Order: sequence, then structure tokens, then C-alpha cells
Amino acid sequence: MGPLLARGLSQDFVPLKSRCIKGLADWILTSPCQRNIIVLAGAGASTAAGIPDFRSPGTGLYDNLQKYNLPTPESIFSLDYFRKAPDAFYELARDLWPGVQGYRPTLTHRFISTLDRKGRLLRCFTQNIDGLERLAGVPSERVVAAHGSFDTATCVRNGKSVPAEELRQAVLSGKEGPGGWQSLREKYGGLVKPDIVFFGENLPASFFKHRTLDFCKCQLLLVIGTSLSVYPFADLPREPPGSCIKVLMNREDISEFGFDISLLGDCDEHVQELVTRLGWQEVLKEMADSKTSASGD
Ligand code: CNA
Repeated sequence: MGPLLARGLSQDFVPLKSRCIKGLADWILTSPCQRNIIVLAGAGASTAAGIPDFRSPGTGLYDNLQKYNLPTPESIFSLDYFRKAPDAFYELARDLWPGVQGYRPTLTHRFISTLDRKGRLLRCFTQNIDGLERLAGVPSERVVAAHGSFDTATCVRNGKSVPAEELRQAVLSGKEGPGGWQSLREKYGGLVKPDIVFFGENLPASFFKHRTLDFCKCQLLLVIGTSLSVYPFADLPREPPGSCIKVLMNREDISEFGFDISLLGDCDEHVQELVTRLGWQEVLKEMADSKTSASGD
């Protein structure tokens, strides 16, 4: 065992025997069965569902916003720009609103849910706003939606809460007309936005609460499908104790974060190998069943 693999051992800490999927599977199977795993998820966990990420060259949302004529790609999630020109965000929100396009959880989401069912998941911190972790069965209390969600909505002018369903209907109805977002604006005295976190806005209180409470218990950190370029989320890999094993599953290498295992490529492919080695065939079966029911067979 190398010195790095043995660092900071506590009594109930199982060291990593090898820096590969097999080593990871062995660790999960042999470490004491308690909630000691934290997942940090990003848009890459959902690309296999058909939802583009932000920054992948060519396919990412930031390379495909030309039709909105934005000053910068980030403007679409900027509060100042939204106040001046809300049309672009409202149009995009039609596609992103969970349930509207019928996006289904990926193998990665189902694996996270299985970690929970097996009593291993302490928390899933997600930057995603697609709600697919919960759709895969991860209980709400195990998910920290660090960049907010479409579950609630607020008027950006006066802070009034607005029923999310009312906003959803307005977004789907478009700008004009009795049910459109202009009439919602008039009704509430200002533009209404879902409580997803725009650039410059505060993260939800649950992010700070669980950042403080959870990471000291974390023995395995799984970082999946994120460029780790949005802060303060990108600081989270530095939170666990030194003994924590850190694993990356991502298409691009972000080794500056000091991972013990870097599994580059599609996360679903690594998850497939991992669940096979774990003997958790139910994850693959669930995935196959969901594909069958989605295709109406
Ligand atoms: P990002 O900056 O676009 O990075 C995505 C990362 O995932 C990149 O490093 C890709 O290489 C990698 N990636 C893409 N597909 C895969 C795959 N199949 N397997 C493994 N890796 C893959 O997105 P981040 O999540 O890092 O940035 C945070 C933003 C993105 C948050 O504010 C989110 O709200 C926002 N976002 C969310 C969604 C969603 O909810 N599904 C979609 C697009 C953007």
C-alpha cells in the first residue's frame, strides 16, 4: 500500500487497495455500511438524458445560444440581463422546466439512488436544476440542490413568493395573452423567476448548512460530470478530511483538484462497470425497465 493510500487512517476507515474501478468497488463493499459517501454532481450526469451541459465545446448550451443574441452566454442566467430582457430566459425555461420535455434519469442518477437505498449515501450535492436525482428516487432530504430548483418561484422586484405551477403555466403560454408571463408580471408587480440560482445570487441555506454538517463524515467523495468551474460549489472537494478518498468521473480531466482515482470518459460507462463489480445488477435492470416503459413496449 502506497503512503498516500494509507494516510490519516482512523479505526473504521478502510484504505483504498488500488486506484481503479475494482479498488473503488472493493472499498464500497468492505467499508462499514454507514452513510459516508457524498456525491457532487454536475450537468455531465444528465447529458445522457438529452440535456446539454454548459461548457462542452459544440454541444454545450453556451455554444448554442446564438438565437438569443446575448452579450455573453452567461447573460442568460444573469439577474441584470433578465430584468432588462427576460424573453431569452423564459424561452429557455420552457425546455429546462422539469417534466416538460420528459427527460428521464440516467444510469448515473439510478446509481446515486441505489447508494441511498443501500444506506451509503450521506448526501448528493447537485448543481443541476433538472430534478433527475429525485426522479430516480433519491429522497429530497438527501439532495442539496445547490443551484436551486424550479420547485418554487419568486418575484424579483418585491420578493413575493409565487406558486411555481402558476409560473410554469405562464412560461409554457409564452409572453403575451391572458396566461402569459407578461400578465403574471402585472399580477405580482414584477418579473417572476423560478428559484434557480442566477450568477451573483446567493445559494440556498441548505447548501451552507450541509457543507458544515456533512463533509467531516465523508469517507468517499464521488465527483461526477462537472467542470468544477462555478464557485462556491467548486470549493466542496476541499472540504472532506484528508483521509477521504476522492474519485472523479468526468469526460475532461480536472486533476488540479487532487483525485485519488480519475475515471475519464462517460460517467454512465464507468457506473456500468462499477455496479457490475459491485454486483448491484438491480441498477442495470431498473435502467432497462425504464427504457422499455418509456418506449411504450
Ligand atoms: P459544465 O461546466 O457544463 O461541465 C460539465 C462537465 O461534464 C464537463 O467537464 C464535461 O466534460 C462533463 N461531461 C459532459 N457529459 C458527460 C458525461 N456523459 N459523462 C461524464 N462527464 C460529462 O457544467 P457544471 O455542472 O460543471 O456547471 C455548473 C452549472 C451547469 C450549474 O449552475 C447548473 O445549473 C448548470 N447546468 C445544469 C444542467 C442540468 O440541470 N442538467 C444543464 C446545463 C447546465
